Amino acid sequence: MSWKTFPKLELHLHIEGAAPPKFIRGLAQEKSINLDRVFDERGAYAYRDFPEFLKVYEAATQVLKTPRDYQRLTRAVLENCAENGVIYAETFISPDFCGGRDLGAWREYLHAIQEIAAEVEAELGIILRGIVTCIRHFGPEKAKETAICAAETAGDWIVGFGMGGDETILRQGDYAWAFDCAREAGLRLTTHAGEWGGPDAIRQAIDDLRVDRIGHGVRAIEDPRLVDILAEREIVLEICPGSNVALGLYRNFAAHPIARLRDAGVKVTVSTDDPPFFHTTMGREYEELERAFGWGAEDFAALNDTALGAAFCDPATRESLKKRLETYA
Ligand code: MCF
Ligand code: ZN
Repeated sequence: MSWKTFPKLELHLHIEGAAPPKFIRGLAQEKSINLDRVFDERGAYAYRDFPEFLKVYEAATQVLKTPRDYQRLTRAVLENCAENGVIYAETFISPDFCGGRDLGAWREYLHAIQEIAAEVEAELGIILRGIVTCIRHFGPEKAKETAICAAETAGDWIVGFGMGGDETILRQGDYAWAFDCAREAGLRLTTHAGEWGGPDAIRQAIDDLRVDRIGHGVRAIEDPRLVDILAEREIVLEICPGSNVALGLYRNFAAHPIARLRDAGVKVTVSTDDPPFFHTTMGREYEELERAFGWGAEDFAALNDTALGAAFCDPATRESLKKRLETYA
């Protein structure tokens, strides 16, 4: 069956990573920016492995230069999400890309993004919230500045703080100052860990950063004691199976540990990460999960329950989402 219209909550979505190649090519053309190494001959994002993926991501981002560019991006991203049944999305956005960690510029970008998000919410009913994200390979000092921007703009729309990027360098704990600063400002916390970094990175995220959720976290499966800790402490994993398969972490969906983690009592959710980079959509993720594990309406409703409980939004938004999910059931 097609799961495209089933209502979905998506907790792990990078805003630039959700940009359709056509959108990025269009902006590049308007601004006469050469993006030769970003696309392959078929027009898809071109990378062979994780380090190349990070480079291509950052190269493509060069075309996004103004708040207006981010408005157009936000609309394109939300329309794609809504078309796949997504009713609530949390997106990673970063002053590292929007204004270069200058607080005034960051506020302008945010204002612009929120304006369009409100417009699309009124048109299509999809709700968007932001998680300010520092980039790990930019280092702890830049992460501090990013956290200060996050703390200054924390509120009903900026609801969380997180970290993405190259997990193979430095320790999660090197970023503790940034996470403490965000926590003190009332933000909820998540970090990418246990994708390329292994189980150790997940332990560091829990112990040193004290996060509420973990981005990916799938390599916990290699450490049974850690699986128990995640289950006992109800730390939610933002799992992106299509991303993990596309980047070569697992051969295919059937080899992916999401079902084993869930069956071991870990709270799992499903997201697309950077959908056009990984040739996926939320609809496709659900279809692949159905094919690989026989998951159906009950399993997907359980994913929604977990995502609703783990969403960083305010209680009123959570309540309104709950009502919409009940209407569907
Ligand atoms: O989840 C994927 C793969 N693992 C790690 N990091 C990222 C992923 N997609 C984007 N990122 C990083 C990347 O460094 O997040 C940043 C990018 O620069 C954007 S966050 C607004
Ligand atoms: Zn990610």
